[in-house]
Amino acid sequence: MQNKVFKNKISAKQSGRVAVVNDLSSFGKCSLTASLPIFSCMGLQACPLPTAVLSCQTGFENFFQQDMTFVWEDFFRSWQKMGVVFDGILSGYLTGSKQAEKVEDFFRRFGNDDTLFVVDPVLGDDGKPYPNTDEKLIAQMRRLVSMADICTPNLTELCLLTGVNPHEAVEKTDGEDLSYRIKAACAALMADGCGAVAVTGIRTENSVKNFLMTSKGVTVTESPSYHVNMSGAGDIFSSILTAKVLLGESPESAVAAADGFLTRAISDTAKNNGDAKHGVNFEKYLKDLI
Ligand code: PXL
Repeated sequence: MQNKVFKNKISAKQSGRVAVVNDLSSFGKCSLTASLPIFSCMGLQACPLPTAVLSCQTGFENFFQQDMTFVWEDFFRSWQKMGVVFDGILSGYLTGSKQAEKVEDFFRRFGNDDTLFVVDPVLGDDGKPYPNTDEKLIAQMRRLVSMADICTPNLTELCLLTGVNPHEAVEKTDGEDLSYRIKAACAALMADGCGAVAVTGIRTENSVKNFLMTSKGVTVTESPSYHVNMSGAGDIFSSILTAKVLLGESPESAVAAADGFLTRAISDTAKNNGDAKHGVNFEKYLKDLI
């Protein structure tokens, strides 16, 4: 599969189809519950391939998770008979390495050279891996990243993907040294085949930065930080980025738009003392995406 970075353009008349490979969590406003309304507001059809169904995201105590890999072959057979090909595929939370291997198969069966592949390598946050993350999942995620046009790790995920201890990186999130190491890690992912890397939510003392590396170079966005990692922020970011690029915007302008939306919604949540694990108050800002 070849990276054909960013030449996709879905015209206003078409309704572009995006497969969203992600979980359905009843609480946490993350994954599909965040992605689906965003794609709809932006005029694209989101077709979920559910990776798991959860009572709440894994940051809550006592979450229940049902892995949905067992229905995938039936979905694939049905979609194959319909002759489905997606304009975009966005993958997110995967339950483990076995499922991640099947995502590779899914890319090959339901994408073509014009499909935009975006991989959000959901593996951890705040310097810690998520409960389902192990070495095998990290290795398979790195394979998916190598096939992607764009990947959207946070700093912890960038470290896990490139064999760096994530504790070290999140403790010291300012200055030259970190920026040099982020560049080196992004360059390593691009040398493997990934078209562009958007590193999200890099917190400094007073701000939060997103770092984008494409074949053209590096751009950095900087916004006020609210010193909390809110559930679903990464999913909101990757969904807006995917939609904007599918609609013909440059990755630089798509990242700026995703950052602007998130900054407004996170600031609102923080002002209203929102509980970070219940996610971002994004609903009332959806109208800005229409
Ligand atoms: O937003 C990332 C994410 C997605 N899905 C589930 C999660 C998390 C982060 O904790 O638990 C189930």
